[in-house]
Parts: sequence; structure tokens; C-alpha cells
Amino acid sequence: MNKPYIHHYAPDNASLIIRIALGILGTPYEAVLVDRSVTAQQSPAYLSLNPLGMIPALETPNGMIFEKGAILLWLADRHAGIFSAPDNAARWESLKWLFFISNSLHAGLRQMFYLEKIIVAEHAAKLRGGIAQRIQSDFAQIEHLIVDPQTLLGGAKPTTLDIYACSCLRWAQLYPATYTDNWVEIETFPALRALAQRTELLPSVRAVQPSEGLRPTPF
Ligand SMILES: N[C@@H](CCC(=O)N[C@@H](CS)C(=O)NCC(=O)O)C(=O)O
Repeated sequence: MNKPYIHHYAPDNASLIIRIALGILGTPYEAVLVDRSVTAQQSPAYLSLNPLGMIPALETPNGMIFEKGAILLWLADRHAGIFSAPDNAARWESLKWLFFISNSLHAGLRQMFYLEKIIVAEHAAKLRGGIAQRIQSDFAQIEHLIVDPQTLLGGAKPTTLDIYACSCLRWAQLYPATYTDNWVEIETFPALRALAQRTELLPSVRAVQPSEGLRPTPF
């Protein structure tokens, strides 16, 4: 079968969201590993695809796309079914939450995980509490959205927002709670946890478990 896309990924990295989205859309793609153990994301070959040296990157018949928010939106626009269509008058509603998850919740998680890359350890310890508080409040927003039947989160059909929110929930649970005494209290988000339990049953999630190194209940 002709594969229109080449997805450059690393297991359980931000590329996971794109991979699940491609699976839900049912569009064929080739998965190419970017081997972080040898810093392949900084190799000349990879930098020629994504000059930012970040994963994911998606080769498409129209050109190379990087930045996961842009990839998710581009895919959603070309393959109907997991996000508001471009001509949907209510699209603004789902757009703002996509950007919220990408720019606030996911950005906060990345700050938390890689804090020592940008600040010395003694200051990092002080900052963690504040970042954790913001992440907790971002998850609370998501919880609130799921309870609201008007949103594209937690509905009958899986959406970009569902898989992105569930992936963030996964990564939050992997973070060692001992690093900060106010880490995210997952049990305070019952709607998000229920969504995560439904989402991990999706064939597109199950299909990528071996190559992404996920356990059977990844979220
Ligand atoms: N702004 C990028 C961030 C993606 C990102 O954080 N990727 C991480 C993996 S989860 C990465 O490529 N890290 C490699 C590095 O820092 O060298 C996006 O939204 O796609």
C-alpha cells in the first residue's frame, strides 16, 4: 500500500500523539526511529528535515512539517474525523483548547522534566513547586472541559484533544512525585481518568504499544 507519510518518532516522546492520531485516521505511514541514545535528532540528516532538532517531524506529499501542534492540525484538516473541520463555525472552541494543551499543559510538563537543562539544580528545586501548581490547575481545566458536553473532549468519538490530554496524563504519572511535594494529584480528575481508561482501549493506541514501549494501560 502506498504510504503518503513518513513519521519521525522516538518511543514515548511527543511523537506518540501524532502516531496515535495517524492510527485513528487510518492513514498509512512509515515510522522512522530517531535514535535519541545516539542523539540522532542532532544529526545533519535529521536537522535537514527539522532544523530545530526536535521530535516529531512528519514528511508529507506537500512538504515537511514539524511542531506537533502544526502536525495535528494539518492532519485533522486533511483527514476528517478527529477535530473540528475548517469550515465548522464552532472551530474556535476546539482550536483554543488544542493550543492550550500544547502551549500550557504540555509546555509545563516539559519544563518540569527538563528543568535542569535550563537552570542550576538548586534553583530548579525552588521552581518546581510553582510549575507543579500550574500543571495541576491546567489538568483541572481539562477535567472541567470533559464534564462539559459541548467540548471535543471525552465525547463519543476520539479526538485530537482526547489523545493529547491522555498522553499528558501519562507523562505526568511517570514523573517522580518525590521531586516536589505538591505534584499533580491524578485522583482529583475522575473524568480525565475515565477518558484515559476508554482511550487506552482504542485499537490505534494498542497497535503502537510495542514499538512505543508502553504497558497495556499506558494512560
Ligand atoms: N516544540 C516541539 C517540542 C517537541 C519536543 O519536546 N520533543 C522532544 C521529545 S518529547 C525532543 O525532541 N527532544 C530532543 C532534545 O531535546 O534534544 C513540538 O511541539 O513538536
